[in-house]
Amino acid sequence: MVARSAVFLSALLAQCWTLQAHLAVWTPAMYGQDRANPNSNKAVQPLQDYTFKEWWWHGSMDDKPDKNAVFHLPAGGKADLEIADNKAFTSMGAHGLFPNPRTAPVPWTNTDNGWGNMHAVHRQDVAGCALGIAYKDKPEDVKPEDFVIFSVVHDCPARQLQSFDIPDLPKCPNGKCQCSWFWIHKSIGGTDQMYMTPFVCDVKNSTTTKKLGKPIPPVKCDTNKAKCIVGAKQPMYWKNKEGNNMFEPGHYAPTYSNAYNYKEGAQNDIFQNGHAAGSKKTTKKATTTATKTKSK
Ligand SMILES: [Cu+2]
Repeated sequence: MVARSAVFLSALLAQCWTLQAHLAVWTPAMYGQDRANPNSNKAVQPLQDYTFKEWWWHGSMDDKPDKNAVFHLPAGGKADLEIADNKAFTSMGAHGLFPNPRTAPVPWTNTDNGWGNMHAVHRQDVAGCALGIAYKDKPEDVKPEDFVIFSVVHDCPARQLQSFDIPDLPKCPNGKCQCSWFWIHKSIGGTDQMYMTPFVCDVKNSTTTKKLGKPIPPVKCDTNKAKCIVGAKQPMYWKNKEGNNMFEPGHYAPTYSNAYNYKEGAQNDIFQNGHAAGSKKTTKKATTTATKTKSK
């Protein structure tokens, strides 16, 4: 029995590392958990070159979360999400998390960590991941422009158990919102692609009645701060055939980083409408940027 499961595990590991080295967050509240398969890696498949229908919601709107499963977001607190390339290596699977799940590999091992490929050849190539929320209780009603990025971890994915800072978000309609994990790795880390894991969420202990602003896509502004989008920002939809809101060419992956004015931690500017910071000054450049972004 022991020998058999060892063989099974090493076969599984070999498969993950060579063929399926991608990542998703895993929670019983997720869409697309592929319930029948305890070793599923369906949710981790990267999104690229797909039609809107294929990539949106990771193509899993009909694979509903566990009954009554809701991922809780404590307003002003923290929430943990498990990251892995296979359900087996999470608390939803037989193997479970690896030891020290809150610690990034030292020395850095991009692919040789057991639970996935972080698509970061060097330690400093870790690109950043993010959580978005849509204030709709039904997934069918959510549009791409409804998601507001509310939490960002620049050094992600790097840990199997990742903590996210949660702003004081308002209450969800009927006790339910739709959330999603988003990630785009740097182009140096492999094929250009994006990741999306949608899940049902709800805000707990909210103390605010403020509504979120209307989000717009970010703009790369590391070389020109006047271009930075301040206020609520959408996730970055990139590299698919339809529905993109980012148009960086291949090998220039946009990332959840300061370069796109996604600050570390809880996004506390989400209560104001996203607008180009320079637009008030009506400098020509900033106005052009804002118009381009909005009319896309
Ligand atoms: Cu991958």
